[in-house]
Amino acid sequence: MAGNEGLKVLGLQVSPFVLRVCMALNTKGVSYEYVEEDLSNKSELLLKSNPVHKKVPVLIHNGKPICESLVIMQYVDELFAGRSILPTDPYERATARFWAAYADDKLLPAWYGMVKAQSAEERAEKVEETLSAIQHMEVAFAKCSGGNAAFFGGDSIGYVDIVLGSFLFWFEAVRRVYDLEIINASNTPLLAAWAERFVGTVEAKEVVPVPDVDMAVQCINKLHAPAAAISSQ
Ligand SMILES: N[C@@H](CCC(=O)N[C@@H](CS)C(=O)NCC(=O)O)C(=O)O
Repeated sequence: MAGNEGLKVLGLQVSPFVLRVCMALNTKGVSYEYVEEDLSNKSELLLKSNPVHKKVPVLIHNGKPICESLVIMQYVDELFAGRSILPTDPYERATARFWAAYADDKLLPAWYGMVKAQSAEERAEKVEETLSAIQHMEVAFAKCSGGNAAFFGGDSIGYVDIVLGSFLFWFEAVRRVYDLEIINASNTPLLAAWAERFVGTVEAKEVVPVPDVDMAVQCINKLHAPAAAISSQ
């Protein structure tokens, strides 16, 4: 890997947003210093670097902070030479941005809503929204890959791959807790095959921090504890 060019990532092991930044840096082959944050006791550096949202990830480049995972990924793409993360063709770039935003604005709130749901009805509604959103991503994959490429980004992973791929360990946690496969061979065959290819890539395999499914399961169990309390009353 190239030198770290004064790159520091303030992160959290269970954060998909952090993971995508680290995978973007891996795609460019640059190394970075990773600093795990304690969100119950945020560091001065985090508060100073992201005073608006006070969230991870933050990329600090030569002392200058960049916030918001999608913005950071684009910054990394523009800063470093090497394989492009976003497509070079303007229409394809716009399309990739559209699907990345869709994943964050529709798919993420749906499955996170399912995890946080306080009643069975609410959970069922969010499951439906999640499955509908992932169907859109299945169709998007067919279009972006042109029916024969391995990834949204073509022969190697790109912007949408990293964004959607950053959710995969959470989907696995959802599978373990709720026995629900958000991506599966029957309903989303293209994405099921894509997910297998994605987790086998160097960018995903060698990422720091290592995504921890057990920790994600624990987070889900903590989040849905109040629902269990309600139903037992
Ligand atoms: N839109 C942000 C989301 C980042 C985010 O939600 N980070 C969470 C961890 S997964 C966080 O730092 N939460 C701290 C808080 O809400 O106080 C991004 O894409 O970077």
